Amino acid sequence: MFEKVLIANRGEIALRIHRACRDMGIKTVAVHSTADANAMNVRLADESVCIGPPPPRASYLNIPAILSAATITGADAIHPGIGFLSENGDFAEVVREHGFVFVGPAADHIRTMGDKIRAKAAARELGIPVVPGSAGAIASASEAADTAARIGYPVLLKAVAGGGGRGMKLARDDAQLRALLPLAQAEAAAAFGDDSVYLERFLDRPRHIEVQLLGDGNGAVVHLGERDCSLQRHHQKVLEETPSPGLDEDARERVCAIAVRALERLGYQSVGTIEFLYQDGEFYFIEMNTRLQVEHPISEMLSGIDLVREQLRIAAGEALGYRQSDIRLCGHAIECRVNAENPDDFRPSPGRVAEYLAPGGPGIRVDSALYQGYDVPPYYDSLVAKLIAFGSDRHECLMRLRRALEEYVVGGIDTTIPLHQRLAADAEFRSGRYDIGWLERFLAG
Ligand code: MV4
Repeated sequence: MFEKVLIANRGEIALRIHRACRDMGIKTVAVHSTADANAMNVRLADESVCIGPPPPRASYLNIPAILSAATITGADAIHPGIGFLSENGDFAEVVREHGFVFVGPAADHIRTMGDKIRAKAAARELGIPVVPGSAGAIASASEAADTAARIGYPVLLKAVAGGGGRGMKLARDDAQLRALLPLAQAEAAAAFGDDSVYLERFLDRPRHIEVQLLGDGNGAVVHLGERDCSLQRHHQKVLEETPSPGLDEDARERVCAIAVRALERLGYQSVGTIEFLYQDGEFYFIEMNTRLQVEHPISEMLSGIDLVREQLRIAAGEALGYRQSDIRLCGHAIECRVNAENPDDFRPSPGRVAEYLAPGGPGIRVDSALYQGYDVPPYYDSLVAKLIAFGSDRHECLMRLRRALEEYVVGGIDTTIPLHQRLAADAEFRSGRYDIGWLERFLAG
């Protein structure tokens, strides 16, 4: 096992990885920008290296600075965390070329799944159902019309180089499609430097269901169940839960089996998540994430498996050491993403945390690097805490979540805690009957 791991990230996920290392007796190196010099993960690390000024491109995306920090501290491995360089195949490759272990999948798997068209083609080959649509980028208006005639309206135009829903356009008939195609291509060129767009049948009220997977790279792959991430605003996840209140046991077994079989065929190593749209009993691949995800803790609560620990064990060449039949998924877990934002208009609210008291008690976990007196910097994404509640069933989980949200004190900055208090109290949310459009309707209400 590694002696020392460099954590190439910041905030709550850097602290989360530090904690797994500590529990395994692994020394940690924190890298930070000048804005994060007083961050909790930096204070707790065995060593820390300043890698640049606040802008990500000058610090957390600064590959030479990160490699230099690993060299001068004698790290054995580099954990990329989430975001930043965590899905950069070139980074994975150059880390390994410099003699460090990259805690993540093979560079080619990162690259394949990072390209929306290649990922969809790979999914199809691996036996994962995909949304009916064009095989690749649309070359002409007539090809678009022919494809739409084959799959049926309404159809969605999507930017090949896009992601997170940016650049999607909905066409309900031929006339709209012919009018929207050049617009979609122009927007894609402006936004992503690539005007390629592809076509898919539009699913009007799907749920977002994702499967947590773990592969040791020697053919062994297990799943830790599914997560429902349908509560999103502007393509940002707000709250996630497992198991999904929208799936029955048959659907759950089906989607997990599809995902496991696909990664077995791929010979996948490390943690990974396959994302699906789920509508009318059918699952459709949307993308695969070749990294740890923000919402991983709810899968840990049900399985008792520390996913970061497993990631490190696999990266060190250890076998999984257990089979699917050894894994028990019990109870229900919900994660609320707490952002440093105004809960009404979602404007960022960086600044000094004047008061801080995290909730506790039965079934509550808080993953956060906040502390009283900490200055939330304005340079990075606004996620500052994840409040996770666990219960033997969804009702107990919701009761505990409401209690914890009442207890949570963060003073001096705005947070989205009040939004979560409203959600946890809402009858329709508590009924579990929601799809990907529900939250925006709730907020507009
Ligand atoms: C879709 C869709 C409906 N039909 N594709 C949005 C981001 C990207 N991951 C895929 N997305 C969608 N693709 C078809 N054919 C609806 C969405 C979508 C969405 C998907 C998951 C979670 C939240 C969403 C919010 C808006 C749109």
